[in-house]
Amino acid sequence: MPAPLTGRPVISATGLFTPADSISNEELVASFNAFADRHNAAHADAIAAGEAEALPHSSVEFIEKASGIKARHVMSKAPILDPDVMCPRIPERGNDELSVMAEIGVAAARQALERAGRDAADVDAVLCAASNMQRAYPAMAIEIQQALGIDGFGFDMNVACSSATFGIQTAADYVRAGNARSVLVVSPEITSGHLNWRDRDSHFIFGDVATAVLVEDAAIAPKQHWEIVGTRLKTVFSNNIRNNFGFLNRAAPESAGDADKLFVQEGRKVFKEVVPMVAQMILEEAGRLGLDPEALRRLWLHQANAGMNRLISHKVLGHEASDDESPTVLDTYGNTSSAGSIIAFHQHSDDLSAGDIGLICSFGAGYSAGTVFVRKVS
Ligand code: CO8
Repeated sequence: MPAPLTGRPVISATGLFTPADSISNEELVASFNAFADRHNAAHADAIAAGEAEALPHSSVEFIEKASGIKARHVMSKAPILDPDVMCPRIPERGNDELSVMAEIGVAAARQALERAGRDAADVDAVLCAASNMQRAYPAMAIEIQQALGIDGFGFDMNVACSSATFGIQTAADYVRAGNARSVLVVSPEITSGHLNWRDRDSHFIFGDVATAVLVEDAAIAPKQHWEIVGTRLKTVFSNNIRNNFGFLNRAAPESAGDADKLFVQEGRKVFKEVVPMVAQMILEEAGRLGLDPEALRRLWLHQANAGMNRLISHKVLGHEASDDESPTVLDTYGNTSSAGSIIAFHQHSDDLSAGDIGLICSFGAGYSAGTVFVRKVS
């Protein structure tokens, strides 16, 4: 007789897929500067006549100081660094082959299932929660579901950088309502496809990765798991992070190839507006849950910018957070959109003790933000 369900959601395990290739800031800047030099040489007359502006060089020092990013993993390194291409090259696959986004999602999901000791046949649902989907339909989640051999349902959801935490709350709500016992939240982020590698302001920001989070009813969870103490979501419309790529671009062909069909942001404004919004949200949610924010053992924050995380963690903990209290993965992964806080949790949670309480928190385009307070069990 299986144990009766509790309606209490937990995180049973997480999984991570990291592309083998990584680009250092030095490699990235050398490529960008070669592109800028070629561009400036090709437009030398117009620049000399004051009719065009020369492209300035990028700088390793600026990137590291402004963002904390030192390197990023990518699916397709050489074409990104080629000044004549500056874009990943990922060959199209046939409809009968597993698509690349599903492939990396499946790799992360398999690791989560293995770490939980869970048979895929026991999973009820797959949510593919990510910033960009490879195609309109069929849903990536359904392809991942099929590849894993899961009987149930799946669907895609996109809340940009907050996709994974929105996915965790959705999965937790299925468990709370008794509609599912076991849900995989998979976040394959091939951000290199929507990054403008020729834009000096943002060419250093993103990296590729896939994560998976297995959310389950406490009754069926493995002995070691994380109780989900509370989840909270928030969205506030903003144009400060925007990407106008979409299915209607072909209906306005004259601007279909413009730079606004890739990631664009007002980074300073994002920084200034999102930091107080997120800090306040965390403090309010901790209060609602009756938790002392200063007693949180660890913050697994969205990995966009080291300065943002320093400010948010300071406001929450009441003192400057150590690396142990607010671990960083963006130095080697860059901003991996929705996967960032999950990578931090995946890599920096095994050492916590039973009873320790921590916070997974995302924030980004929308604006969107999500908090998932968790308590380690055994
Ligand atoms: N090298 C050298 N100098 C540079 C460079 C460069 N690469 N880029 C800019 N500069 C110069 C500027 O020209 C400027 O010069 P000046 O002062 O003479 O005008 C100076 O440096 C300062 O520029 P900024 O004000 O832009 O620099 P900041 O200190 O604000 O740092 C950051 C820029 C790092 C972008 C910072 O503002 C930041 O990180 N902000 C937060 C951004 C953030 O969190 N965004 C989250 C968005 S991600 C998300 O939600 C997911 C979206 C979906 C993903 C899609 C996949 C691609």
